[in-house]
Amino acid sequence: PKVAAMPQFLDTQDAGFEAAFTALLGMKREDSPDVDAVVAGIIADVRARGDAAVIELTSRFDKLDLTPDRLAFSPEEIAAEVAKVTPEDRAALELAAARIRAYHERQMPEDACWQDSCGATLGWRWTPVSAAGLYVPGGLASYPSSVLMNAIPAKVAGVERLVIACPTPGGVVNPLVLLAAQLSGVDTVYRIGGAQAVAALAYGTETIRGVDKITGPGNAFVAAAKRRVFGKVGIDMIAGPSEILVIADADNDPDWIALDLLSQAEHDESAQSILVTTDAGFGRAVVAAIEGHLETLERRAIAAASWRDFGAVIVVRDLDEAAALSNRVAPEHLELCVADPDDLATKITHAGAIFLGGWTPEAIGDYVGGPNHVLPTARSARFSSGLSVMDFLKRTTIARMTPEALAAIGPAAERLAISESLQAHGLSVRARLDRLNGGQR
Ligand code: HSO
Ligand code: ZN
Repeated sequence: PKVAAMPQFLDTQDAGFEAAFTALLGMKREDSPDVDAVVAGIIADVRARGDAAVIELTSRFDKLDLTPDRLAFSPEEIAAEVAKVTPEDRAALELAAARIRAYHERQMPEDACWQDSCGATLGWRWTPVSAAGLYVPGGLASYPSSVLMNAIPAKVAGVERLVIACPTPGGVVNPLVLLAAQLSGVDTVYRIGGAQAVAALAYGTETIRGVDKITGPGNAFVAAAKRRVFGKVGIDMIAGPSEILVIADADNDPDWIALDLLSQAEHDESAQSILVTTDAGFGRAVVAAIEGHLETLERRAIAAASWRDFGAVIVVRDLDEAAALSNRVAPEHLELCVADPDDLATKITHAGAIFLGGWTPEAIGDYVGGPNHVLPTARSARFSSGLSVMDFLKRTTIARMTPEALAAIGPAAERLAISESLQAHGLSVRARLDRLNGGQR
């Protein structure tokens, strides 16, 4: 059946544009149910009763009966599942893994160390977290590509122990998820999910060792649990529904752009796809192409709902105006399908990931481009970045004084200590300065 799905069609020259655009920016797309009280109870239960609580909750929510020794997949179980993967799927996943690894290896930040003008040695060193836990949703959203995107940066950063929590409702697992885990060097895959899995990873149980950092997407329960365990462990971000903004001129195939917009719309009814174009006729052609695909796409119900409720076409006077609007959106994904994408990119200040030119569909970035596909959503690209090796590293600062350096800057420290009424602080500097001035101990 044909699904009529008309998005908003705006023109920056229309009188009501600013109000309509502001409304588009402020749109609440996610109706996150308030599950915090339930989640608090689950976390407390896992902390108090460990394995027993995890096993009970898994039986209740996932209809899967486990024992402590079956919380994790055994190597034999993993081998049996991985054997089901076709050679073609394996080759594709291996290509993706190799490209994602190569990209993230370049991301490794360097330590720094220098001597300043007073002779102090200063710098910093990066070290990985010891253990990380990746949450992988079960069911439809159990994406092998997301396993690679979370696990490979962790391994490149040098994380020693890497585990996955992935619910397997009724015991069903996606073999490609297990292969992705194997390819990226994951040590253990637990078949548990929900808030109970996040709690177990954060606090540990008799059989599950706690980790230092938890990353990965999940439903409202997982998101609430990640918020609650933050502080006990680190977390990456709370990801919202996906979004794409495409800036395209009239020299594009409307069908290509239509498919790019649909590729995000099909993720989620709350996903958002926005086309910004310098040509109203081209905009209408893209809308028509989308209507056509919405008749046949397998996930047309989801894609149509997203496009109808949150989709938009915005006609602009020129590319400067396009860049300015895009920066106000701060989209998760931004495609620049214009003649000179490099030039336009210099005007982009807020975006999770930029895809340059008509030959770079966002889907390439989701799988095999190399950059990470875990990106800031809900306009958080204004202040944050996609997942990277830095998320699995900490920076430790380094300082070393010589007697000369202490003599040069110590008196100022002493003065500030006195002004803060912290006497021992001041004395710890003064004791050393006195020695330099020939004082005896
Ligand atoms: N576009 C999604 C990631 C994804 N796409 C996974 C396909 N599989 C959020 O960046
Ligand atoms: Zn995607």
